[in-house]
Amino acid sequence: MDREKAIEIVGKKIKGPRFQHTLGVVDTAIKLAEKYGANREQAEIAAIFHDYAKLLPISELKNILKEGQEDDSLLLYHPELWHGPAAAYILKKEFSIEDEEILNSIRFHTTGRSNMSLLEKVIYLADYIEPGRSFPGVNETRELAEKDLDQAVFKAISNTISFLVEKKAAIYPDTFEAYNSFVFNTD
Ligand code: DGI
Ligand code: FE
Ligand code: FE
Ligand code: FE
Repeated sequence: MDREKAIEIVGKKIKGPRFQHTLGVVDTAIKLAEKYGANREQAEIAAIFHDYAKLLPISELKNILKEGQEDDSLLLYHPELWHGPAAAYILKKEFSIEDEEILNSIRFHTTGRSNMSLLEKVIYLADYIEPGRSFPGVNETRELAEKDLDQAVFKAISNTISFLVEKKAAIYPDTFEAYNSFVFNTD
């Protein structure tokens, strides 16, 4: 699928600030892909579609996860974690996007996972640092992204876990497995 078609499909589904966020992720993902040697076209398509299912009602997301036989344990966790796996399933089924690297980078864009691929890291990080974001610690993560992809993703995941602990929110296993895999792989 080409960029124009993909943007047209997503633009019908998500509007306003959420669509601006998507365009920020697209720009950032392309820059990161070029800097770190990921495939530009895959990064572009994954970024355009990453939040495709973000605004679907919870009941619909739940049905999609069941139909797609996505990880059942997701249903025990916060619905915020459902839109990545749901989008991956819909994109394959309705838009014939078959590239598993693209689908996985969308599927795991909220949680990360153990031993993330280059494309998964690019999408995860682009989602975290795109210009519209203003979390505490985001500037430090942006600076790291200029120097070292792994350090930047590790920082983004660490910040996310700290934020969740602060809120006393449940941490999905993929989120801390992502964190652990960076601990084991750096030094
Ligand atoms: O869809 P976006 O807002 O662009 O960003 P996202 O898909 O990365 O979602 C970010 C939210 O997901 C943020 O509020 C933190 C939350 N999150 C990430 N990992 C976990 C989590 N929430 C819970 N409860 N558990 C997690 O492991
Ligand atoms: Fe998202
Ligand atoms: Fe994110
Ligand atoms: Fe996003």
